[in-house]
Amino acid sequence: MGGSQYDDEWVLPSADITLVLVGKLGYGKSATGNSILGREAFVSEYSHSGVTNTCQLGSTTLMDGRTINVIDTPGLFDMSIASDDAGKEIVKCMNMAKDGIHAVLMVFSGTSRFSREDASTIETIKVFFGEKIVDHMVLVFTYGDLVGESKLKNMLNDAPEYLQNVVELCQNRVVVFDNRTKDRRLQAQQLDKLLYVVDSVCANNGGKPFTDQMFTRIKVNDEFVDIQVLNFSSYFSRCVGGA
Ligand SMILES: Nc1nc2c(ncn2[C@@H]2O[C@H](COP(=O)(O)OP(=O)(O)OP(=O)(O)O)[C@@H](O)[C@H]2O)c(=O)[nH]1
Ligand SMILES: [Mg+2]
Repeated sequence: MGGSQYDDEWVLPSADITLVLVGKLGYGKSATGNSILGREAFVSEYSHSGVTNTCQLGSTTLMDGRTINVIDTPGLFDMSIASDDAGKEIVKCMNMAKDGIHAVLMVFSGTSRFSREDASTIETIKVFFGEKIVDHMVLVFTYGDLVGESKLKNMLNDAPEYLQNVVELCQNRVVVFDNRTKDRRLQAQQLDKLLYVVDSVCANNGGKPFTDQMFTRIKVNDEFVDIQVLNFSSYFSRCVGGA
């Protein structure tokens, strides 16, 4: 992962960047959000029950003047969460991301064995957000203090097929976060790496964020018309009347 986030050929988003943290309970979503924002915006602690109960938004201004919005979510994709509750949170999350989502950070713990169930969360996310969300996915491994970047990359090369498929699906967009470090240089470095990857996601998507206002173009009487595709999030929005 070399180069600079300011490479000329990239179409950089001119305005704010919105990131959503998703993943299972306790994998370090809130801690990663805090590392990105550079402050303790979200409660992050060790617990057997979910610490974050509802979606929350935190923002900060980057050195280059852009605003970065981070949406922290509860462990939406755990078997223990009822899909109605998860649906309500997705609606809330989409409402918070009013200008769309530039990247979805799929958080995994670097110290847990990546299971088939972990891999299947990608499928669940596709059901909740729609197929197109895959183009915005970035894999984030926490516990970089215990499993450094080079060790993790070696592990990925040697990983079972289901994990290699996930990495491929996300076009090798993998970032490691040490959320415990107090070393300001390391904090800046890991944020820079994440922003580099997020900017590449934006460039790959022509600068356009993911929204649930997805349209598809159909031909009616020799004319092209855009119709809105109803996805899970808008379906839930109707059922629960918003969040
Ligand atoms: N050593 C170490 N601990 C971490 C790291 N990231 C998170 N943790 C710890 O993991 C525990 C859970 O972190 P959270 O940020 O609360 O995890 P979460 O995914 O937001 O959890 P829920 O909100 O309950 O779903 C906390 O005790 C964190 O301090 C990391 O990079 N290194
Ligand atoms: Mg949390």
